[in-house]
Formats: sequence, structure tokens, C-alpha cells
Amino acid sequence: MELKCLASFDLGVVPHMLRSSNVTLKDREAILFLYSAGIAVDPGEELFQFKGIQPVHMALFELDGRKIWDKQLPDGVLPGPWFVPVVAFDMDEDGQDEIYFVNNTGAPFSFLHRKLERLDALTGETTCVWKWPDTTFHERMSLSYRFYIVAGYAHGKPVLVTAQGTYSNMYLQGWNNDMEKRWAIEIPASAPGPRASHVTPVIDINEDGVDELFWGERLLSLDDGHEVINYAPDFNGHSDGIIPYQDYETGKWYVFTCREDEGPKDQKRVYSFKSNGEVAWAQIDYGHMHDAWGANVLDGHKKIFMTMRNRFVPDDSGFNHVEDGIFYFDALTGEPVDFKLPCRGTDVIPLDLDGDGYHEFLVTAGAMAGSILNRFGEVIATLPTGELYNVRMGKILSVPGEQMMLIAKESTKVEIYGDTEACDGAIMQKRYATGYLTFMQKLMASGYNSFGSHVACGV
Ligand SMILES: [Ca+2]
Ligand SMILES: [Ca+2]
Ligand SMILES: [Ca+2]
Repeated sequence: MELKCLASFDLGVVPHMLRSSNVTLKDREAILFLYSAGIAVDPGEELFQFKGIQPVHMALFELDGRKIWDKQLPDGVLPGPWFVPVVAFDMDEDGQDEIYFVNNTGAPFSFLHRKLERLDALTGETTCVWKWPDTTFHERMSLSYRFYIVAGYAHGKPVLVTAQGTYSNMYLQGWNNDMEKRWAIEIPASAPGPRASHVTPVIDINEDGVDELFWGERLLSLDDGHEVINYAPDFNGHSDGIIPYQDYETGKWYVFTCREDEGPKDQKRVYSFKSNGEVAWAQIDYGHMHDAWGANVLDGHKKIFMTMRNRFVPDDSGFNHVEDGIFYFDALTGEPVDFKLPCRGTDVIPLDLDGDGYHEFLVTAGAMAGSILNRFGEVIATLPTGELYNVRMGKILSVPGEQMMLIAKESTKVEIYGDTEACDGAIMQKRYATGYLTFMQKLMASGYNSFGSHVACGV
């Protein structure tokens, strides 16, 4: 393994809020950043704070690090992923992505002045604005300002999805090009079933030519918004992680999920479903399962899942997520696995740096931050960054292996590291054959899709 810095992007300020996605231009790829020198804020009533808020910027960079454009967004745009989701997507099918984001030219909590805005990716100039649906105006703050932009395909045609709400009333709209409404659905608080997730995988899991949006444990058709399958019709809660994956030997699909909310007493907290909705396995009797990843670490490229339970502990300025157990399971059987790492499983991020089908781990926190571990937990490399913030993982560049985009603490430079000796073997080729992992790099600046490796570790 020969780890090198493959690309570097100088934002000019130390970002304390940072999101990024891939953008396709006519003749090349580029990298989008949404960043702010100030804090990131969450609409949760116990979390939101004004002190430390700074303007939000959006910037596009060439892969060689040259800045193409950088624009400051209006003061009304609050620096948090739920207030300002961003997606790059080619709705008009001219071979170049447009950039869609939720802008706000009014007061920070305005609905009147909140817009879906479209930018020309190459110039950053606004090409159209539409009113952002004010469906959640009457909700309490935490529920009002949870906005999503998602994208995908129905029979080859691009569909943009806008959504408002999590946990309670939820509203989703599908759009054709030029925002001609294709469908709209409401999932009222009174309706039974799952209440979305912070991540939004989009994949054609039943292979019928139409992408499904994983709206928590409820899969919605990009074609008309109908519910394709509901994995948990009697679970009226929210799922913190939802990860589609395959049995590489049979090609069969599974969906792993870990739940934030409690369900009925006889239900578990962690599930794996077969794609037809049957429960493959279920584990853990209680608690808020807050974090998860899957990684191929067992012999024969067998996958395990890590999941972390936490509890909320109030402090002087909100609450902390305090870890309350880390668990490892065989992805296909659900049997507990005695997996050992030299640090907490929730402080590492799996990715296949060298393409051999086994995941390595980047340590993101604690004394070993910046270390790269192999599947046995041994340190095989160390990044020169020291403490770092993980921006996103996966095949960010069109080169063998998976790469990590990160930024050292107090640095202005975002860097992409990868293995220059990587070679994609059969498992990597299978993982990337569906296009899901590559496509999701366009959705990494929406919601928590970039969080941990919930999305990048999939398939
Ligand atoms: Ca286009
Ligand atoms: Ca489908
Ligand atoms: Ca590997």
C-alpha cells in the first residue's frame, strides 16, 4: 500500500461546517464544497445555538485544486445540513450536472423566502428558483427544518426529490426537469410505519428499472412515490442508519438498519431484512442505536456490521451522545462476532483502500487518529494529519481503490488520500457494478449521507 495525497483543495478558511459532493461537468469531474468558518447548527430545540454562526459558502474546485468559483450564500442560510441540503444532478440530460440547493433570502427561519435554487455548475450562477414547499410550517422547530434533496432515475429518466420532515409528518415531492411536478405524497404523523432516516440511499434494489428511495425502513418509488415495500409497518419510529448490502456469493440483497426510536415491546433494535421484507435476523433488546457500519473483514470477504448504542446526557449547552455499548454481528447470520480493534468501533471508518475486497479502517478520533488499520486491527499506515475531520469516503476519484476525503484539524486544506498501488479485485468490481456507490457520491452533501460511512460502506 502506498498512501498518497491525490488532491488538495484550499478553502482559505478553517471550516467548522463542511460538506462535499462530486459534480460532473461536460468534459470533466469537479468537487463541490459547502462550508462555513463558523459552527454547524441543528434544528433540534436542545441543540440549536446562535453563537458562532458564520456565513455559508458554496465553492467548486477542479480536481487539480484550482478554484472555479466560490459564492457566499445569503445570511438567512443557516449552516447545517438540514437547513441547506445540496445535490448535483443532471436533470436536463445535457451531460452536465446542475446544482440544486435550499436557499433562503429572508430571515433565518423564513418559509416565505425559502427557495429551491438551481445553479449552473460551471459558473455558480443562478438559473432558476422555485418556492420551497412550506409543508412543515406548523411543526415545532426540530421538525420544521429537516429538509432533504435526493435524486435518482425512473426508467432512465432523472427525478429530483424534495422532502420535508422527519419523525412526524413527512412530505415528499418528485420532480421532472424544470420542476414539473411528477408526484407528491404525504405521510401524516397518524399513519403507521417508519419515520425516515438521516441517510437516504437510492438504489434499484428490486431491479425493475426504477430507483427506490430508502425513506427509513420504507422504500419509495422514484417513479410515482408509491410505497414499494415497507420493512416495518408496525414500527412508527426513526432509523439512524440504513444500509443496503449483498451476499456476494448468491447476489441476494439485504438491508441493515439500526433504530433510534423504540418500537413495540417485542421488537429488536437492529434488523437485517431480505429484500422481499422478510426478517433475515434481529438483535439487541433496547436502546438508541446511533451509529453503524458494515465491513468485509472475515475470511472469504465475509461482512460484519458494527452498531453503537448511545444515550442522551444533558449538559450545560444541549446534550451529549454517550456511547453505551458497541456490537459486532455477522452480516448474513446475525451471530455476534468477537471482533477486536485497538480503538472504539465507532471511531473508525471502513473503506477498501487497496481494492482487494477487504475493508481497511481510518481511525478518526482518539489517540490513534490518522492511523490506518487492516482487517485484523493492525496499524499499516499513518496519515500526517494527526487529528482530522472525515468529510466523505468511497470512490471519490475514478481510480482504483476507495479514497478518503478529510481535513486536518485547524487546516484550510481539504485533502483526498488514496493508495496509488490499489487494484480493484472481483469483490470491488461487484460492489461498484450496480452504480449505487458511485452515484451516492453526488448525494453526499444532503442529510447525513457523508456521516461515518453509512452510505460508502454499502453493497
Ligand atoms: Ca445538465
Ligand atoms: Ca426498483
Ligand atoms: Ca482492502
